[in-house]
Amino acid sequence: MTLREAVLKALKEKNGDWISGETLSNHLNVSRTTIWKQVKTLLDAGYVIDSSPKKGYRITTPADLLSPNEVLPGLQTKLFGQNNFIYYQETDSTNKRARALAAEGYPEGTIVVAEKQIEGKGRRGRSWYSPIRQGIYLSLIIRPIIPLKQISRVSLLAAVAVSEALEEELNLTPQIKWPNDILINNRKIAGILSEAVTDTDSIEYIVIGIGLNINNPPEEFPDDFRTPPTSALGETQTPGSRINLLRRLLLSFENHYALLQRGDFTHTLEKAKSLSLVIGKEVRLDEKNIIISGLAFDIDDNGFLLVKDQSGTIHTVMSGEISVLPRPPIK
Ligand code: BT5
Repeated sequence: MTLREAVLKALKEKNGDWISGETLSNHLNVSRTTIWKQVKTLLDAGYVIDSSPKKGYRITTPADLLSPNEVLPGLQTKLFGQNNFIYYQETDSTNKRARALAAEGYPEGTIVVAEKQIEGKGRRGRSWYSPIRQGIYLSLIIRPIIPLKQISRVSLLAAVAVSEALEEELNLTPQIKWPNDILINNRKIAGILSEAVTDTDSIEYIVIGIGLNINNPPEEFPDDFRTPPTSALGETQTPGSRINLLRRLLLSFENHYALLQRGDFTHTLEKAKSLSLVIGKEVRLDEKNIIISGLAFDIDDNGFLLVKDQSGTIHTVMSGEISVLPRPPIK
């Protein structure tokens, strides 16, 4: 245990009561100045610590930080986050970090979490707004042993896991806007960016990046987003526990992923369909500048969207930008 962790542990053990600098310095065998320096680093990391010249230090507000120290104690996964939990106060992009780690050989189950991203990435060169300690910025490394043609299952699986975490933890009713957006009341609360490295017929690794807005005050979002944004705070009017959401999300992901690895996608697909915002809707798809318009009527077993156009032709869509059109089809 580092000195900083020892100071944190001693503070937490007091359950909100004061502990003097002198007691801490005797207990840990370091000077009071050293104690203060450690407290300062804890403050910088986001812990709320009161200090008083007479009484010492105390922690009264639980810190909702996504560090391994805070998250691991209640994390129920067997693999994800357990052995390789990489945590940054600030980084460029957790996907970029995770890709570098995956290329170095980091195993499946590795997660990268940041309190803030300065170059958070969306798809097609777009960016992800990632203010400090308001959302979850998470990337997972997986090395699935599945046929290459099933690769799209993975993004859908991540969307289901995010939705379940929001349902179970906060009682929200999210919808999946195929393939990678999570919306609540037509406002975007989360986005997913999957980046894969493949051989000719197999998958080497996939980094799944998840950005989830939790305690963002709605008025602080930039006003030029493609889809109006929202956060858990915006929906429930109460601050949510990022720690609990992250734990739920990892557990839900792990459960669905275990099924996927066994070749069983039925349950995940059913859930994805039941949460789908686009099934049954008239849509317009832009896939690499090829435009398809028609009725989105199903998601197939590979996670592809099935769209029937005016002429009755069925298009199997693997990815793309989708707009849900307001009017029903003209018969
Ligand atoms: C996505 O892209 O929705 C995927 C976002 C993935 C972000 C995570 S965070 C952890 C990991 N590390 C990364 O670097 N990235 C992943 P896309 O569908 O292209 O949506 C991006 C668009 O959504 C932007 O152009 C904005 O219009 C909007 N947007 C940006 N930040 C947002 C936010 N926080 N909430 C809602 N909408 C946002």
